[in-house]
Amino acid sequence: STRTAVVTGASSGIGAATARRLAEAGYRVLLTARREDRIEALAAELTAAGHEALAYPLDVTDREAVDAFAASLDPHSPVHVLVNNAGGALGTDPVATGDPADWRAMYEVNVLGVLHVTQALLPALTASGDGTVVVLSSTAGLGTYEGGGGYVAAKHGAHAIATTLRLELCGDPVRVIEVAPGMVRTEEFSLTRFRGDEEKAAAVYAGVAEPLTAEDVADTVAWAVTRPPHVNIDLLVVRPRAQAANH
Ligand code: NJP
Repeated sequence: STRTAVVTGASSGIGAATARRLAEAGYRVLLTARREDRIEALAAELTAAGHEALAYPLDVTDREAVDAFAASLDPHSPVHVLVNNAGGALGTDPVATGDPADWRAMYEVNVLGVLHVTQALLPALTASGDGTVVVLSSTAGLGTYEGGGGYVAAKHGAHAIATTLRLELCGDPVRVIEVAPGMVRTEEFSLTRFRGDEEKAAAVYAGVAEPLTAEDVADTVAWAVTRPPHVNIDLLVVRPRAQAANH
């Protein structure tokens, strides 16, 4: 029978690439993000290629909307995979001068967003008898870098959710996989972080000879979730060869 995967932040970058990979692996994919036009277009593209894909507009920071999404799912078709990918970074200021509003926004999406969707879908994941929760954290969630500020703090939070949830669900039919990428070239992420300053973004990306692509990370996620049910891949760190390990 068809297995279902929910991907948050499926409108661009790693989320869109992961949705493609999971569709190719035979999953029915539910694409969620705020930009409805993007997820509708991706759903249409995947459907035209013979896959099963549906778009559902969703802001993961909106608890009520997340609960409504979970309630909209067919109770007879469980969810096998949840990829908590929605997230991002804002600003490059040092801790000394970082804007608390940025820190709050990053906490909302990278920590509370993961919490909301995971809590709302845990019953459907458990009902599958073999569920997988993926948390897209970051090397920023395991170590740190100057100017990482609120992003480092938030991704450490996402890492904490993954490790604690894995411990709490040990023996239950839901496993927890954390994927921590290093530098990935995804335009939206770069430009959000640098507030649209393309020169600043280009300067940071120039520091690493060949950043990962969204597909590199999607391959990592797809490999981990397609391991046999008795195997738990706890944590995969995937970095460009040219990026120094900082944790
Ligand atoms: O970035 P981007 P990535 N509710 O900007 C969505 C982590 N990461 O693919 O809502 C729902 O292309 C947004 O959708 P939309 C990173 O922290 C990256 O690189 O339509 N969705 C979009 O689809 C993040 O967790 C790098 O605007 C929300 C997606 O999130 C994940 O990888 C390195 C949302 C962001 O896609 C994907 O980022 C690393 C909300 N409130 C970890 N807010 C890297 N690129 O270098 C945002 O270690 N989204």
